[in-house]
Amino acid sequence: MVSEICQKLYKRDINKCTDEEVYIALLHLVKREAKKKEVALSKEKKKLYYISAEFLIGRVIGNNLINLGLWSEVRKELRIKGKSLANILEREPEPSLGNGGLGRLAACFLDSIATLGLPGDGIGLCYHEGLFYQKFKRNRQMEYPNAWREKRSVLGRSVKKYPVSFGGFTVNAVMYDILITGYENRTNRLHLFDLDSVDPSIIKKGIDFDKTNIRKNLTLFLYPDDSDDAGRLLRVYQQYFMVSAGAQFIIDEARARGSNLHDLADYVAIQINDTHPSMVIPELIRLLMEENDMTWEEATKIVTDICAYTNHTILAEALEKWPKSFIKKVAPQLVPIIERLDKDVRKKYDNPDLAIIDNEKRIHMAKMDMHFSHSINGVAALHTEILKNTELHDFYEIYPEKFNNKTNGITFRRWLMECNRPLTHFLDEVIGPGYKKDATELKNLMNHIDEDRTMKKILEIKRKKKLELTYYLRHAMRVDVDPNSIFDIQVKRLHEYKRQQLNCLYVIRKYLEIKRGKRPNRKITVIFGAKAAPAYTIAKDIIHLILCLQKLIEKDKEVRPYLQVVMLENYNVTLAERVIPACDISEQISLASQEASGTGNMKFMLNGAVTLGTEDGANVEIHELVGDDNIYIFGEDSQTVIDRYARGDYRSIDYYGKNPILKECVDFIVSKPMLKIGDKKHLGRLYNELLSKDWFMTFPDFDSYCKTREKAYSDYEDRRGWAKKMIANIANAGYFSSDRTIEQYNDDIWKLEK
Ligand code: 26Q
Repeated sequence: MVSEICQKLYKRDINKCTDEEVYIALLHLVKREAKKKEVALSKEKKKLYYISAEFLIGRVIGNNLINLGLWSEVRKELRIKGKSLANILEREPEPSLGNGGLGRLAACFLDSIATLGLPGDGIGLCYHEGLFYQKFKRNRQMEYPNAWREKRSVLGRSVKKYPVSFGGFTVNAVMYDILITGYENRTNRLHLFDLDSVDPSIIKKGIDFDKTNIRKNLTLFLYPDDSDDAGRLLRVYQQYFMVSAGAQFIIDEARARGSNLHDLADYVAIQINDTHPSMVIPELIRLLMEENDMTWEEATKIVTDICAYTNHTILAEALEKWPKSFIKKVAPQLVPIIERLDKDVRKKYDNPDLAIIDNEKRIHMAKMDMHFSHSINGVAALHTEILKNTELHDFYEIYPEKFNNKTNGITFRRWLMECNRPLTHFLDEVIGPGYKKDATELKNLMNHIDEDRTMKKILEIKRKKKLELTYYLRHAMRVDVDPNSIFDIQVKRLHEYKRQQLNCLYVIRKYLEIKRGKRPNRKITVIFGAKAAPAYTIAKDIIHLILCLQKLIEKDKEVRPYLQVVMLENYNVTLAERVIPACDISEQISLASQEASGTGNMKFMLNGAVTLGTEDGANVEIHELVGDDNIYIFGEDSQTVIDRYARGDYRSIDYYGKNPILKECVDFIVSKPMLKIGDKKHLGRLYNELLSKDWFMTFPDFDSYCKTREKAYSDYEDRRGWAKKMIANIANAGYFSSDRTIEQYNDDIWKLEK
């Protein structure tokens, strides 16, 4: 199959081709085969558009080979020709078109939508540079551009173009498509809009660039912000560009399927992924009125019937509020529409907190979404309850029927079949392959939990994946780790609420204990991977702390045999696929109430790691599913935290003063040995932050965290007992398949025909 394509492209036999050439041939192959599974537009009626500023799809070729059922065949063909599929897949640059959870969720959803045979496409932006490339220099994070479109890529060119009018000038949005294959099912598309005039030569040092020249910079970069906002005006330009082109495309396609627009809600469902695409609401109203002569009442009713909004965070600073002056500059045509929406709301409700435009003339995107969508959902049971009872309570009171929960999920094609083939084979053998289409069948693994062979195999598979990671770290990152040690892993964006700093405090405690002669039974390898938003100072200080601890311990002959810290450079989807299957203990230690869901927690569980976590986000549901014996829960619960925030009486210094062990660990951050390696400015700032604020309350949870972590380590030594915990986690992970999540979105919100 690949051989023929090589012959055609290069007029040479495949074994005379370079890996790079074979990679291009594979791209051709998956595009050709994926196209065959597209469904003609004329055959559908209602169609979903998932609009998102981020689609963190990761590498796509391997995933497509699996979904198209070609993996084994292609691997065999290449092997016969002396080529390694794994090596060739390594050629693919990763499209990192997202920051973290929200973007990766969008990618998992597209996979599940196609896998379930539903008509649903993604709409987003075709950034030239994905999330920045991270390097460490002098124990600090440095950021570099991360181009992924240099070589031939998965992008196909589409002939579609749409004009987008900004205040004072008009540009043409060009649509590029990526084919999204379903597992043994249809192919859908991800439509990404770009601007031809964008010019990468305006990139200066690192990821600096001229923020003012919109024609040159519009789609140049993905915003590397995970909740704090810089260069905000450009972000509004990006958002309007995405939704204006997207709305025109959606209307075009609906017309092509036979809609007369008065019946648009029978043809279209739009899911708004957080507030980043919220301007699609006024833009659609505008298009229906201006270009299609609809009345205000009809247009707003139709748009409300079409749109549904997902909230991914309760952090107030992440809820977008744009000054009206921004919208006036970027899209003046939206201002009268948004003002009228606001007027309608004010007419109906007295409460000023419900208004869209506040008295500082800021437009609250989430409020517009909630009034003018028919569905509002949170992403885990606890998160949705907090939205209803606290954060969005006023809206819950007026629209109780709109609120619903959709607990996140992950695609098992990538997070099991692709990244953990030994486990996939073992499951095929023990419970049969049915779980690939119906993840609830994983439960059947529980029937084998007491079998010696199952326990032995599960431990063997984990060992194999740990050895693979060990090998990779040695060769790709020049780090030596001990595969016999416990791999204790925290990989996710760096944010104070996720509390990588709490993990560090434990490491310091352990370090000091070992120094005093209290050695652990078994070596512990603490692995971190995290990017910090470039402007997020404290997050960067925490990276500095982790890197300094890594160096300190590396150099310490007494401690080194028992403890190691590894900070992975440039953590991304590709690296996640190597790290997650090798994990023993999954750190999910956010301050209760702060992590909306988490999805890494689900990936680890599915790959047989045991969670050490707080009762936060989807951890709560993991806990319910596996039971007390198969998870390590610590810390204060969300209500305690919410109440304490409401009282505003948390003083970290009180805990510091009363707990000598904690004090010693915190003081160690600015101790002599640390300052020898690290920078006083960074470490001092972090130290002061913890003592004066500690906004995410690491100190109250410190004791229970350390105690629970120790318990996990000692339980690990009972290898049979631990194997059972691993099995219970894998067997109960079926609930977290994104196929289930998408079924629920479809049943409750989109109502598409299969
Ligand atoms: C906002 C304004 C300006 C610039 C950037 C942003 C911005 C960008 C990205 C705000 C938020 C994000 C990303 C948020 C995110 O990833 N949230 C995560 O969503 C996951 C999927 O639902 C959840 O599992 C995580 O708990 C949640 O943190």
